[in-house]
Parts: sequence; structure tokens; C-alpha cells
Amino acid sequence: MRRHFFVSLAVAFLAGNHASAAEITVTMAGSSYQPARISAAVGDTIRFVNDDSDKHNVFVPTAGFALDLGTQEPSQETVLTVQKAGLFEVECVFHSHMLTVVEVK
Ligand SMILES: [Cu+2]
Repeated sequence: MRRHFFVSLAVAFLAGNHASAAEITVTMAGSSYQPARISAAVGDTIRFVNDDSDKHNVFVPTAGFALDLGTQEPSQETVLTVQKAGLFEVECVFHSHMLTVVEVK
């Protein structure tokens, strides 16, 4: 009982340290990023989970935010840390209809 109390305190402290940074999960099932629009803050991480049976990709063509996280096979994950405020698009190079928009405040 007593030990459990101290463990709970430690968890609360660690969580408090990172209160300003959130982790947002984006899934890819059915060749579709979910959610299709994301609100994030600088410092947040976006975790892209390929829960589909096809390979996908995280590609940002937006000037100033451009990046390519490479081919993501089924069950693989990639993480993008949001560096600055603005609006950028995430696309999949294999499926041109796949799109999610990230708004960073
Ligand atoms: Cu794709």
C-alpha cells in the first residue's frame, strides 16, 4: 500500500514534467491517415503507426517543413517531432490520395 503510494507520486511527477508535450497517434489503415486533420503544439510528437496491410510513407512537401521519413512497412512506426508553428501537409508517396494536415500552434 505504502509503496504503491510512492510509485503513484513518481508517475505524477514525471507526467507533470512533460505536461506541455503531447504524443498524437496517426493510423494508416485502409490507406487513410486518421485523423485527417491534427492540431499540435511545438514540442509534440506525432507517432505514425502503419496498421495497414500495405506499405506507406510520411512525406511532407510543405516549404519550411519538408521531410521524408521513408518507406514504412506494415506494423512499423515512425515519429515526427513538431519543431515550429505553422501548417503543413503529410502525404504518402505511394498513395497520392492519402493526406493529413497538421496545424501547429
Ligand atoms: Cu500509403
